[in-house]
Amino acid sequence: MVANRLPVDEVINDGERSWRRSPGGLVTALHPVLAARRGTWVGWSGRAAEPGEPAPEAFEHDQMRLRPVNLTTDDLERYYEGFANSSLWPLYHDAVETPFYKRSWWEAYRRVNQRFAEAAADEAAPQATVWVQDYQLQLVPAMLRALRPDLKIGFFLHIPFPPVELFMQLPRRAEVLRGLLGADLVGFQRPLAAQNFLRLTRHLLGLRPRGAGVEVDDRLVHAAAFPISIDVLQIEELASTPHVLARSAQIRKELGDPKMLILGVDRLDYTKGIEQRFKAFRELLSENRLSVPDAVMVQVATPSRERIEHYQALRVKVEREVGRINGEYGRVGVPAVHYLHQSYSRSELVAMYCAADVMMVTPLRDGMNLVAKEYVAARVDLGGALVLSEFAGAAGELRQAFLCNPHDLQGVKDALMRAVNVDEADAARRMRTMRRHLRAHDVRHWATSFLSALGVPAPTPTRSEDNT
Ligand code: GDG
Repeated sequence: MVANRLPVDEVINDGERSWRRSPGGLVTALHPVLAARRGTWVGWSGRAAEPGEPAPEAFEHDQMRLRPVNLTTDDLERYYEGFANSSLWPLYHDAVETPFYKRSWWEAYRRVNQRFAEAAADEAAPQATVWVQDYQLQLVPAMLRALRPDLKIGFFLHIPFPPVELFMQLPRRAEVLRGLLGADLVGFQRPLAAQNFLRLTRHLLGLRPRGAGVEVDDRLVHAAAFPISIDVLQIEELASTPHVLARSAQIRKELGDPKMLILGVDRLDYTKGIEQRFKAFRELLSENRLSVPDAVMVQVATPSRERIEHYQALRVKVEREVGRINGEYGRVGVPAVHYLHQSYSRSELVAMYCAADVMMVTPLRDGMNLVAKEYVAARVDLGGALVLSEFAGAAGELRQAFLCNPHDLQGVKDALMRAVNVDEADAARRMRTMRRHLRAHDVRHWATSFLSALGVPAPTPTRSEDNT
């Protein structure tokens, strides 16, 4: 496995190095797969290295082998904050913010991708399978193939893949595309993304389509959709734990027992449509279709990419809007919006999901959106209602949500009001259908279907799986 981040954080205390588990969605998905094969995870440790500092040795962790790759402050600025998050991220999300390009960022992107490819080439056994993750590492498949033609290489893109017209804006577009074409299988969240990719290979490189793939240098590269998911059982278990349920009741109480608790949980990112959500709420308050204290909104906006300008500007805009709503519609002791620019534990998040009458997930564009799936998984009581943007990958599966176009303010308001006013039986029916889908399509299903499309047999169960 090759990903930008390792599933652990490197911590240095008094010159002593230690590793702390950093729980992310990808670890949950890939731990069983890697552990069953004693696989290796190649990635950055989360600490900026000094220039020239050797990377720490590979080590064993939780039945996996971890191979750290060093990134310096300069690499982080140009490769991570620069090309990955200021060029690719906005471009791949419909250019909802203007992408910036700098030649020095591209050079760093290439240099860092080469470093990851070399580490993977060094770790992989003969004929091994290597699975590369996400937009930060799009050049790795071709670089790795050049170093190790014996390997089987898969790539999965967690974010959208843009239409041809948009991708064509990218300086170095052909190199990026050739990088991806080093894989045997390129996986996307949605079928449309796979189609965009295949169309692009023809348009940009004149390659010939062959079924659900394309022919490159006498090899066949397949492209298909593998919608990512969550550990449904884990969320269900948390949502059934007495202390989480007690916390959920307490949250409602602390908010003044509102009739309608509306929740948003996102990284503070301009793709997530947080401003659009606030605007819809403000207009509904001004039209008296909702009123405080009967309705309150809680928005968790987890700090993210805070050194990047677009993110700093977004924070200012979002906080101004929160101030405006609370100034106009709050009362002493009862704000209309509870805005939390903080990170929470998983159990606290699940308690919030269980407390919320309406969950608003309104991205302008999103590869999948796991928050929407987590909310549905948490509603073991079949309560609650989900308002979901049509532009989230999750909308392809969660069809019983209250779908909306986040660019259409009226549409968002209407979807929110339909969710607020839904009768209990209708809400439960929608939730039941979506839950059934998720149970059959959890994150293990995602990982095994990708790997089986790559021609890798299912792993033998690990001990922890035997117990479940
Ligand atoms: C990318 C793609 C795709 C959030 N705040 C806290 C917290 N979270 C967790 C959520 C969820 C995850 O972070 C966010 O996942 P999303 O899918 O919503 O969004 P991105 O971060 O943009 O992820 C996306 C995903 O990759 C996977 O392929 O779905 O489209 O953009 O799990 O619960 N977790 C904790 N505290 C927080 O405060 N513990």
